[in-house]
Amino acid sequence: MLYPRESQSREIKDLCGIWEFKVDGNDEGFKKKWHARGLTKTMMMPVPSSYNDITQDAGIRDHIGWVWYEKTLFVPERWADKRVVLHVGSATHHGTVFVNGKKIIEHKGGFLPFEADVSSVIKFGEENRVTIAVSNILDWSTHPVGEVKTFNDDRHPAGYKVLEHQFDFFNYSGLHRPVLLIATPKTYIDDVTVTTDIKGKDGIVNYDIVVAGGKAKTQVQLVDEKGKKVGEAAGAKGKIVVKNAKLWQPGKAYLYTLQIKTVSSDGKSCDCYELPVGVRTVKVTGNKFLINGKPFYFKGFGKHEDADIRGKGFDNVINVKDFNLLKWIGANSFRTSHYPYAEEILNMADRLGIVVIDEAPAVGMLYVADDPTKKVFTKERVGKAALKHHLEVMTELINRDKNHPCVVMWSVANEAATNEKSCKPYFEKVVAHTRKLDSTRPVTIVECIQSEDSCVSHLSDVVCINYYLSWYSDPGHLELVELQVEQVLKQWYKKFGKPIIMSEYGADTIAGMHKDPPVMFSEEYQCKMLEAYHKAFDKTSFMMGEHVWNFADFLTKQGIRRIDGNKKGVFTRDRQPKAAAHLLRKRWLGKS
Ligand code: GCB
Repeated sequence: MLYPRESQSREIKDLCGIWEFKVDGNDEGFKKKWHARGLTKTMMMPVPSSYNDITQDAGIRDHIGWVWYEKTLFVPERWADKRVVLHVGSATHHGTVFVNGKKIIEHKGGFLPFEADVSSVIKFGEENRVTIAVSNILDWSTHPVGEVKTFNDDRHPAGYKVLEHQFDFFNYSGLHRPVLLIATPKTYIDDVTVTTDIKGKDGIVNYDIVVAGGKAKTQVQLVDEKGKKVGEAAGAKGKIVVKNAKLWQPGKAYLYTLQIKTVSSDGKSCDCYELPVGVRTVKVTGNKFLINGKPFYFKGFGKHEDADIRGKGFDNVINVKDFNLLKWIGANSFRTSHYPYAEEILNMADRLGIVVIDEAPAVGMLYVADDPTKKVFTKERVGKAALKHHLEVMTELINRDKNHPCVVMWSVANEAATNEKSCKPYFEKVVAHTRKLDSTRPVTIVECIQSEDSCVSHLSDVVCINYYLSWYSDPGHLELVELQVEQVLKQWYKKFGKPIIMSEYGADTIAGMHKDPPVMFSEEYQCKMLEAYHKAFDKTSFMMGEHVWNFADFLTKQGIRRIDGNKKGVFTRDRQPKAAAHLLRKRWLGKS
């Protein structure tokens, strides 16, 4: 799917702002056709935002099920001869969209965009009504997976339910990303795929353009950052050779622009689209992760889309601040743990030369809450339905993110029960599907301590492992960390012979809590723990990266293990540095 961009031929109407909002507490909205006449008895809700922390009502914060959003808007008369598309950046986790009361699309999956042609239902030059029902229910066919548990005992009111899931981040819900109305010509550029290569000093840009809605002739030209033409070609598919190309490099991004123009065969309309292009290569050989043929060592974090009040709502203030903090601390990369982030974030990473491991929303396929001995990869749980949706999200993810130079690896899942033999055929299919869709990027499955007997890590190009030594195991025993990290690294390397990234390590830390000698939760403990990991990393030759968990403190579901969220952030939730931030800055930049 093309990132929504205006051009000579394309206009965008941004529908962000205050929407009408209503919680469907009795699950009656569809039955009573709330969409038919417009919502009544509504409250204000900002879009984009999670709805959970906006009101003073715990019932809304913790609601399980559908909520309804609505907005009225005028569509200009001059769009009457256009193709008009409604684009929803994300509806977490299911969205059903109506325009003027008519259902136009349903979408499953809370972290990827979807869109539909609404040209035939829109009233041009008049007022229109967009209604979006959003549900946050997770089950064994969704990603992430989850389960609604209904109580049937005398301690709970009849029908009382909770949503169980094996990931710790708060299940923020709602319209998290921009909703847009896009006008394009009727014959339009539907998709573009760009891959790049380097031959000597030259850059090779291969492109493949799909035109829909009619036949058209295609012309492309590539311009440099100053707007100077460096190559051109004709036809829907082709190759441009850039002499003495400036490469997209980590920390030193260079973006060309592919300017695409299609003229419909009757010559009456033309569509234009501009795609930023970074010329770079990615390859894993031996123990090395090569970007443009040079070894790259990942320094950075697992992150979250998370902030106070707005939850997972897209917010340029937070996003730009985060990139400034990544630069300040000397990080060169992050993982979109544990779901695809808004595409705007990847646009920023492309521009700044920050390297991204792009993760699917497949998280929580670990032990079952009420009984850790129960298996996860079974017919009743992660079976056919979960696999089908996993393949769908990989397709949607790669379709959306394939052209971003910042994306250097796909992570198909985080911490699944990969020690269960039955997960093997599952992941074989997911990894094969991913490689079929994109043969240019390596693939990984992120593993953890529970999956030391992984049946699938051989499928990964890079072994990513999450370990919380002296935290979830041997809590308080910092003296064991260096030794144990060395052991686990050697063990994974011996077993799979692949380069390793420590993709999560860290300690919950209450900002401002000091204890010397260090104790758990103090700033000193977080620092000493990181230092011990680093000593072990620096002794090995097959380590390819370190991603601390987490960039910033984030909200979790309530539970006895968390006080006001996960505090493993190196920055607080309002993005202030803890002592560990200074330690990492010293390690990564040599600056204090
Ligand atoms: C993990 C998970 C991450 C959690 C983290 C923790 O292994 O991948 O989502 O937040 O541990 O802090 O427990």
